[in-house]
Amino acid sequence: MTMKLTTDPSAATLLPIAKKEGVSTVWDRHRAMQPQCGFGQLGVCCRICWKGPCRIDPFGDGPQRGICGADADTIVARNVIRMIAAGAAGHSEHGRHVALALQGVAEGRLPAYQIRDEAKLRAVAAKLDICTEGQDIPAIAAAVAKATLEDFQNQDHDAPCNWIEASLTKKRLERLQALHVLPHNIDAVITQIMGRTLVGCDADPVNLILGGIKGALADFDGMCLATELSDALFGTPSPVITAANLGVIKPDAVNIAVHGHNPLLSEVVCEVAGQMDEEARKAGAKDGINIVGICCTGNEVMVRHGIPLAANYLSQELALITGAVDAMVVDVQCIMPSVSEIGACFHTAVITTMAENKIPGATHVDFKEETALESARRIVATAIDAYKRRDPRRVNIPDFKQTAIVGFGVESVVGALATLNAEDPLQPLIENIANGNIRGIALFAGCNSTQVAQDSSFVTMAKKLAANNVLMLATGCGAGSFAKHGLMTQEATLEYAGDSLKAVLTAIGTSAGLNGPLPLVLHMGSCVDNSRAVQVAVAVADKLGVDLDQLPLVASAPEAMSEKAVAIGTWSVALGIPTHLGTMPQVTGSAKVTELLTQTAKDLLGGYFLVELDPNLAADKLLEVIEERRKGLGI
Ligand code: XCC
Repeated sequence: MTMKLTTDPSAATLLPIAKKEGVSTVWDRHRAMQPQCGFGQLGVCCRICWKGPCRIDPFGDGPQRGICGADADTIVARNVIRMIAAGAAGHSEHGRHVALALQGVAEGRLPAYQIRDEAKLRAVAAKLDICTEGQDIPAIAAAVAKATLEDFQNQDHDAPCNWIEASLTKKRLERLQALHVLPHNIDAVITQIMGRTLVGCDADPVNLILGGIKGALADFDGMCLATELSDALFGTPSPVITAANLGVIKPDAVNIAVHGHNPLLSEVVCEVAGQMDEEARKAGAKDGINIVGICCTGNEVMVRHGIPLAANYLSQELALITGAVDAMVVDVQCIMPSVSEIGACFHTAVITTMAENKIPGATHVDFKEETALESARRIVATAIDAYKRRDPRRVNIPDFKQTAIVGFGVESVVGALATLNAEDPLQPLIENIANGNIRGIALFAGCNSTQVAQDSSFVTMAKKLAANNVLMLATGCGAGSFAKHGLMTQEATLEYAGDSLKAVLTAIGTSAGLNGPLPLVLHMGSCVDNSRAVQVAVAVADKLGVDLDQLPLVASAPEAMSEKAVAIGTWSVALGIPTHLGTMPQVTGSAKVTELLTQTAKDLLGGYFLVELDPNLAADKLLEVIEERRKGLGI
């Protein structure tokens, strides 16, 4: 039974305990929800006004138009682009927080933060075409923050956002400009989507989807700036050995799980935890304070500091069922509201921190960058207090954890390649792609979903692509899956990589001082860090003088579920990348929208969605796409 729900081995220990304790989990609620609404699954349910809800009969027997006259194509297109707007809002709001923090640091207003990576800040300034000559670090930070915040303020429709302009190939920018889908202002584009999808507004599915693509590109812009400015503030990831899965929770420590997405809080919690370690020991925790990560906050601190990852999305509740998490500190996104109730069944303090993200039953500690240290101290003190109430008889920490070598940002990938060719670091990668040792590159991203046995599609696809010599990058909960299942190890490379891929990964890893191959899948970070993978691709495309849609590059979200994944997938397509979805997107009620996203997009953008629920077949299809792209390049 358990294995149908999840392939995470720690669930086998914890789900029976959840049952015994009377705790319902995401899988119980999924079962209780069956059968799920077919209209919703097809995307043909419209709740945009109060004359509704309306739904279109997919079999053609009942109504083919809503009460206002909107047909299935209009309804589906409106629904999907509202999802994109929500995803873009989430990522770019995260980015805005980071940009404002950078501005605060530049102005000396935020004692909890500093520029940890000055070289990265300078590189970002250069990328944005900001002159830094004779400028000190605060001045550069101020100029970078200003240029970034313009992406939320610019009112000139013809001037694309600064970050997107600095982040794509020239050819791609021209192509997107010709389609009028380059965003000029993240906030404005999101607002436009909400406005044009009101009752009685845009009804043309093509026009709506183009508006959605613009929104998705605004999402990309927000992700680029979130990643790069976080690196400047908190450090650029470099390879670090850590561990993943619930076995990283320690029985004799005050365990604090940091969960959500935004590193502004978790970075300070990590720092303060170090300072308060002694207090935890005094409270009886002989191993002091142990920070573990969940979801993308987990990925952020994992790739930067080697903090172990306890769980990806679907196992967040299981972390609490171990009975050994003393505080779960959450910021924004992907936090199941159920965690406060489960926390209350145990002794766990579930702490919300963002004014706009509260959960009934949770403790709220308001987090502001200005007073970050005080909030973090309060959070850590709350965890130590909770630890004192922990019932050791209810502690069940599964004995599962896997080593994970993580932290492959652009700089570390290029750095590793530079050990083979210092003058032209990309050359060894390009050579190996050209000679076929590496057939292509696949970026795995996105969530877990109860529609799929947790992690199974990620793992199945990765093993098949590896055997066929595809180099793999991962972010988000996909990266969490691979880390938990041991695919971010050197052993996995030796076991699963095809011969030529193995040889390349070994050559790079050995020359970079890793004493063996690079891990089978390279962990690039959180979901906003998908922008890192694009940066690598853009560098390769620029060097070859081609555009992104010519590269043997594919993306896959085999277990996608969030609206953010809809936004990411759509910009991936807009950048020219064939993008696989392993869960059914809620658009199939419109043949027109489905065709636009899976076929027309190919002509317009070079990228397109490819939906395949069977992970084995999906891997085969991506291999075919890679071979088709290679043929196009004549390699
Ligand atoms: Fe959320 Fe980023 Fe999805 Fe995971 S991958 S379930 S969006 S945490 Ni972003």
